[in-house]
Amino acid sequence: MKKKVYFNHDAGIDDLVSLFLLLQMDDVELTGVSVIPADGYLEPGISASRKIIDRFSNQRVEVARSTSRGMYPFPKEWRMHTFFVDALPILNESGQMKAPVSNQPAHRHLIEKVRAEQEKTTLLFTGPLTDLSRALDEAPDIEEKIEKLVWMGGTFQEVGNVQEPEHDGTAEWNAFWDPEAVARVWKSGLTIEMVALESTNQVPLTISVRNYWASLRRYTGVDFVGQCYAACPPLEHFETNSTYYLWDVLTTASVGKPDLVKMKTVCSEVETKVPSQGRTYETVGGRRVHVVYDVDSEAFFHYITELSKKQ
Ligand code: AGV
Ligand code: CA
Repeated sequence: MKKKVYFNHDAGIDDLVSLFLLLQMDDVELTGVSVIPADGYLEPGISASRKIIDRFSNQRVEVARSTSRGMYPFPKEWRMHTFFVDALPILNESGQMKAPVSNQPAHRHLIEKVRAEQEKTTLLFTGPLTDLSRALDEAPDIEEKIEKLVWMGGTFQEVGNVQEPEHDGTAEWNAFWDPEAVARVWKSGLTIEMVALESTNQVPLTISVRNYWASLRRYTGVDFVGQCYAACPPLEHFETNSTYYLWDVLTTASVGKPDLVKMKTVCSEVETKVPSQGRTYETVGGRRVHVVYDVDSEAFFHYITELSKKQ
């Protein structure tokens, strides 16, 4: 039987590549998609999602807009990536969009889709947790219909990836964007798998992976992935604030092929106050979460490339 997965993403390059890859997984049935305008813009995020569903699957997947907004905006240069993917010729060849858009806001769409399934749903979140936190506030009963939450976010290392004035740099961006939402989800009874920077740091976008995809561009799907990542700077000499990792794609791959990653259980809390807002830290008596801290990176790149070759 197929795993039921509901996907909430925030319209970045790796969020949209994740959607493409999810649609290629034979044992996954996508029950719904929603888009939150955090690390990307809403309208091109919705249309790019619809076009990816249309172009790369036969499934009828509904897409919903989030009404959630954050306190700390992502840098605009990063958010502009959504327009780039949405405009790729391969997504615009048909000149049409068929995947339906829900009239519900994302958090209610999630509630509706989780309730509609007989089996439990796996939630995949590759942006901030705001919509999930709102869904749990409105419908705490859905907790028992959720298999687990798989979230790209957080870190227990000293250094996160937020480099903003008035922040001490200890947080990861998805947690920083809405720390209260992380705290709300931590209070729930959900099983949480956190794909933290510990593991995503092991899968940077490099020139060699780019060249590997380029060599396989005769496959439409591999070409699409290569085109998407052409918008991001690779890791070459040293890490900068715009160095790109395959954060969300690793998170998504861990749903399709769990044996790619290693997990450990930690007890943790989240800081909600300045200057460390969004920092996740280990503490005795804290909330139990499963943290992905290691990945077989070669097997990971092989897996996502094989999935892409299906198109
Ligand atoms: O912190 C990682 C999250 C992931 O969900 N995002 C990007 C991924 O979609 C934020 C982010 C951190 N550094 C970035 C980010 C960068 N250099 N460019 C774009 N987004
Ligand atoms: Ca993201």
